[in-house]
Amino acid sequence: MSFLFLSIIFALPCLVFGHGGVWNYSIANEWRPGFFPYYPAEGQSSTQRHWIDFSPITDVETPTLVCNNPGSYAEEYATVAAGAEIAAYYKGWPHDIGPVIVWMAYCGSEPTSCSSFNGTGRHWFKIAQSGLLSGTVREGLWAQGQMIANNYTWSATIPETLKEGAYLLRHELVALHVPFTPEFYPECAHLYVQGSGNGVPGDEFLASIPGVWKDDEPELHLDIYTEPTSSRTEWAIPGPRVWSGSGDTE
Ligand SMILES: [Cu+2]
Repeated sequence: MSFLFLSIIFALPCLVFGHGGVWNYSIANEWRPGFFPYYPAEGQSSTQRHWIDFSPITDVETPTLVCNNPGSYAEEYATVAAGAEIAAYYKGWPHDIGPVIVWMAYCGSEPTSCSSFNGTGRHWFKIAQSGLLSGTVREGLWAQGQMIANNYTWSATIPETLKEGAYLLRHELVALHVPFTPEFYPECAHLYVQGSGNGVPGDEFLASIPGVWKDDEPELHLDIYTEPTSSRTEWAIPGPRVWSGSGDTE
């Protein structure tokens, strides 16, 4: 990698003011580079679907809510055992108010099945989510603040009983610092999950993307700076419950 290339990469956060996304993954302790936004797709080969820049998505009905813009298919996929841990690295993420949610969607039985699956529709289940951890909406510790404190890293575990197959892994940050304008930051990776389990999330755990987020959802459309919202100590993460792989319990 050339010096010029590295210089441009490290200069990027200064150029693009205060947004971001998943840069890299550690999948079962193996480092997996993400796609480099702001660079042509040509010459890149990543486990991550392509995203053009750090801009937030604010339209809850756009197909780019699935795997960002343009969200075109990853060239590679990561083989991972069910039950393994995956860490996402959000280099320089600047916002500390809002949840972190990790989703998956079944692409098909072949290792490369995600390369012909666009992900729109009712395919998505949560494998992890974290919202307001302590304190108040305005001053408290949110999952995004904890992610920053943890070296910009967020870890989640593939449910151990998950049925073998190809899956999209979708990390989503919802930034809540702009009043009544939630910002969505999704990035997706292609996985091939191996294991002997036959777990499939039940219908009540599934959500459509786009579709799961609504413009009238009060927990997303709020003003964290004013009362009575700012001093609240509870915040409910919208959408379905997390599927842990073991039936209907969270
Ligand atoms: Cu931002």
